[in-house]
Amino acid sequence: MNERTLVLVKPDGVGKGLVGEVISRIEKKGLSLAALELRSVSRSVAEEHYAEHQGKPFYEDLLEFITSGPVVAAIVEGPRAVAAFRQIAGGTDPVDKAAPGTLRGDYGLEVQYNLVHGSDSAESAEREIKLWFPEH
Ligand code: RTP
Ligand code: MG
Repeated sequence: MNERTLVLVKPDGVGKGLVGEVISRIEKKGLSLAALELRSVSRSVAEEHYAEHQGKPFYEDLLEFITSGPVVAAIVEGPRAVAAFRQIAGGTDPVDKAAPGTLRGDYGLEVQYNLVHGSDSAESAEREIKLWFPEH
């Protein structure tokens, strides 16, 4: 059964030249791309995307960071796509949580600069896909 997830290569990942690496790992895992686009992020899309974190101490820094440069947004699909991409990404903190062999474990150092986003549930994925790719 196919599932969809919303993947972002965040501004730090784009800046470090990791777009190809992220796409490569998605493809090698057996997931497929249903949409892929480089774009800048407005404050309002950022606020909606991270609405669940409103009021948390890192919220303002998070919005500032995600709007600081271009991101690559993708719809990724396949069996268990949500969990499968989060496995590829690794845990939120690139040192304390993400294992070596994951994107964050291999290329990240600080929790704010953790390179990629992947939806945390099928419900979040559908909400985020509507926000980022309304045409899908
Ligand atoms: P994401 O939503 O970006 O895919 O990351 P995630 O599910 O692994 O983590 P989440 O709890 O949703 O947090 C969203 C983003 O907020 C930043 N963060 N900073 N300073 C902090 O303690 C802290 N905690 C979270 C991270 O950039 C995280 O990806
Ligand atoms: Mg999250």
